[in-house]
Amino acid sequence: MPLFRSKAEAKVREAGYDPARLPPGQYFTEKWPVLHAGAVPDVDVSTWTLRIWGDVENEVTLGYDELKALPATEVVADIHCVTRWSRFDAHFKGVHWRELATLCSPRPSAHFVIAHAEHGFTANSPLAAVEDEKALVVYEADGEPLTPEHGGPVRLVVPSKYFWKSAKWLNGLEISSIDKLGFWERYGYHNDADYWKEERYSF
Ligand SMILES: Nc1nc2c(c(=O)[nH]1)N[C@H]1C(S)=C(S)[C@@H](COP(=O)(O)O)O[C@H]1N2
Ligand SMILES: [Mo]
Repeated sequence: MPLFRSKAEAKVREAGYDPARLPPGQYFTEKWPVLHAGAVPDVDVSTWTLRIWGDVENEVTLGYDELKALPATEVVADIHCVTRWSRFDAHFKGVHWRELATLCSPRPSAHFVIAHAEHGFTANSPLAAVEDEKALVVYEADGEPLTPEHGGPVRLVVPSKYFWKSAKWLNGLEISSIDKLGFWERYGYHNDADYWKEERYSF
């Protein structure tokens, strides 16, 4: 086993976790690093909205209180950044796609979700990744309201993909029949972003 891997696995074991949870090329951290392009935006929850549009029967716009009034889901998930850090058992609370789908009624042709965020940031995922049990539109992490540096007031979390697909400062979900590359995907990150297959870059 390569030295990097055996050292990384030893750290996971010391922290009391199963090393099999660490995807290839990743190292374990107990901290929660902050990572994004640009400055942290100042988002006012009293005027914030989440707009859901595109390949849906009903376009929906939700305010922060309306989002929080929907049935909540809590998940515990591991997160994996393409810059190689992995954090285990992150606690997220928010709204699952099934609640939003009830409101917007995606058309049968809907196969992709393009998350829109402040500063024009976008991140694309197959609808299936957003339908995953552990994917959420998140407003709380580790029992506290999501902080601005981690994407508060509201971010997307898609734990089945490298963490760049989890758009911070979320303000829209565009439902689409065709895929549209997001910010990091256009920059050269792999569109599929499966960390078990080390799909980091498209070149
Ligand atoms: N709006 C926005 N969301 C973003 C990014 C970004 O640049 N802008 N970067 C992504 C990347 S690369 C990672 S690893 C995670 C980091 O989230 P964290 O800072 O809460 O750890 O946010 C993702 N979401
Ligand atoms: Mo990342």
